[in-house]
Amino acid sequence: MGSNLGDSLRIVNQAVTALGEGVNVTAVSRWYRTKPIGYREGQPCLLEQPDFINGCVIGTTSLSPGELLEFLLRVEQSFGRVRRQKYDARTLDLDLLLYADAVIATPRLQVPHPRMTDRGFVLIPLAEIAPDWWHPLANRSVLDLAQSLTHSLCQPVPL
Ligand code: PH2
Ligand code: MG
Ligand code: MG
Repeated sequence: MGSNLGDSLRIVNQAVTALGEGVNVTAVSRWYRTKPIGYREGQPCLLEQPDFINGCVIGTTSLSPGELLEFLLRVEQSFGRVRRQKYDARTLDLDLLLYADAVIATPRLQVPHPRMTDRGFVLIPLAEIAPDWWHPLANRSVLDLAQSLTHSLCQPVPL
């Protein structure tokens, strides 16, 4: 999850509680302060927006992937998320990264999250709580992916 608008630390902490309505949360990473990353011509670049607070959560749920996505979008909305354009600053972003070992490719939902493998702000916190989780498309563990991050743009700093 991520936030770079409003009282981000408070928002992400409250969001973990809100996730409890649909997910049995079993692990929460530390929070990290991270530089806002966008993409220009397919390459990561620094955006002109506030730093993010990012972290990752693991849980079990009886919700299907599609239901889980709807639930996450509802929680985002309950925290005042307004979608203007892609990569806008946001009060709360809840991305579904992995769902067991599922591979899902529908117009609405892609799992694993297609950009998670090159994002330090995802892999560093995720490796803290799920180092051995197998990425079913990269065919590597989360820890392995985190350790082979190349670009230096986003080195998350733990709070
Ligand atoms: N999310 C994005 C785009 N860029 N950068 C950081 N540091 N953290 C994010 O969560 C983030 C981002 C798209 O959702
Ligand atoms: Mg996102
Ligand atoms: Mg999102």
